[in-house]
Amino acid sequence: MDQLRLCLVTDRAQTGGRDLIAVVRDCLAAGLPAVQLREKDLGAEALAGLGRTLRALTSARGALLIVNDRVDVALAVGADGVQRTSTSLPIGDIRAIADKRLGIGASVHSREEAVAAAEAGADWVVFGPIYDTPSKRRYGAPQGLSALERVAGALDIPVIAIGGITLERVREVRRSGATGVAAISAILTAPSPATATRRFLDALAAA
Ligand code: TZP
Repeated sequence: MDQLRLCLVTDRAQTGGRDLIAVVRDCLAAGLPAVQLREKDLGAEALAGLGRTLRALTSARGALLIVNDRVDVALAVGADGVQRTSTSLPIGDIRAIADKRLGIGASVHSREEAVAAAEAGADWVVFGPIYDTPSKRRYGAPQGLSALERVAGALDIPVIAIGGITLERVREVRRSGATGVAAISAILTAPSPATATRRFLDALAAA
């Protein structure tokens, strides 16, 4: 799952007024290997509409599409995976519904949660927030690199680091055992999200 080395998590409130689809299209053209559709305020129909558009764009570029939380929407749009949150269906239920049609990522906030998710059959975990994020209260206290190291050391599935990830931090995050990184603001708020994507890919290749 090399594509999980860089995942853009969507938030259409952070594009500075730019069209989310156009921004994602530019990032995919720059080599972005994975997109997670995460628009918490959208209902199922609107989310599926966005998901279908993103499915077409990601498929054309050979990139992964992952849908946050909604296994129904993920299946409806033919996504590659679903990202389970603490309020989503349990992993076993997601597997029962989706069988092999979806990869399952689990958002975790401790080593214990990470180990439990792996045992329950998660294909990868997203661990964070690693650093302070602009909206840190929403995501809890920063976990730091040593917690990331402990989580990565306990699992044999990919560990994706999230939360305050910037270009400058890619190296230390990788050195702490993360397989890949997921980012919202570092890409979406950049003057050129495509350039930011290219720089992330270069930094990951060098890390
Ligand atoms: N989960 C943990 S931190 C976070 C999520 C969705 C937000 C990451 O946003 P940013 O802008 O990349 O710090």
